[in-house]
Amino acid sequence: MRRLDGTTAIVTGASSGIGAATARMLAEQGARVIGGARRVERLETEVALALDVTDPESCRAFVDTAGPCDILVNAAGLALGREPFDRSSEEDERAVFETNVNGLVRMTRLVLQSSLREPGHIVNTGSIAGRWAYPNGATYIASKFAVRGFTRALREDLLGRDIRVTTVDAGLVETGFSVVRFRGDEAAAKAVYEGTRPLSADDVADAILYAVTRPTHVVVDELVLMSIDQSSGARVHRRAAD
Ligand code: 8X3
Repeated sequence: MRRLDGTTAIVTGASSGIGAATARMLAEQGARVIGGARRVERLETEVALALDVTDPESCRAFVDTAGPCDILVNAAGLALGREPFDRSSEEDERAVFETNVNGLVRMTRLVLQSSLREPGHIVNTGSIAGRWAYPNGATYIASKFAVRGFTRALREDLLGRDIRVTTVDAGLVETGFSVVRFRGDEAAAKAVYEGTRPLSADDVADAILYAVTRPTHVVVDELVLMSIDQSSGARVHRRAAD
């Protein structure tokens, strides 16, 4: 695997889950990692900076302070609720789109305009929710379809530049994601993974590491990762307890 010594990587959402695991693996591979998160005290990266991707001023200050970078991993994201869409709320829709879509687009634009060196790499954490709709996740699903569309469009606009763009789209990953989605209900969050062998944050981080450590002329365009117990957005196999 290509070492990343001498490179600087920005990871958003680096205080937990896939973002934290990715930040750790990039650092192990030699990158200088600048982590961003609202909960700055939870960051374990070499450089830890406060970042609220929903706030343009926070993003601008983060990018200015971080300085030049070679890799941007857009890992900040969330889902809220698992209900039919007619029970959705303005507040939840705003929170999900502001983080997953506008935040990701905003960070990508700012980094592209002011700090991404070439050869550079932008990695978006999509989801299988950006490929298949399943019941009771409309806003999150729409946000991840948007991320996939944005990633495809970026590939077109950056053709001819020395900047790679990758989306890593995972299914069931056991992290704090479901606790947030179920608004702190740990039992409901646990039930999502019950009887399955879900992916871990490290499994997804490992895929991101694979993409960024290819030779710089090789673009891993899209990576789709699922548990052995999942075949699509809506189909999960649950094993009987031993
Ligand atoms: C998270 C995976 O299956 O809950 O992006 O949409 S899923």
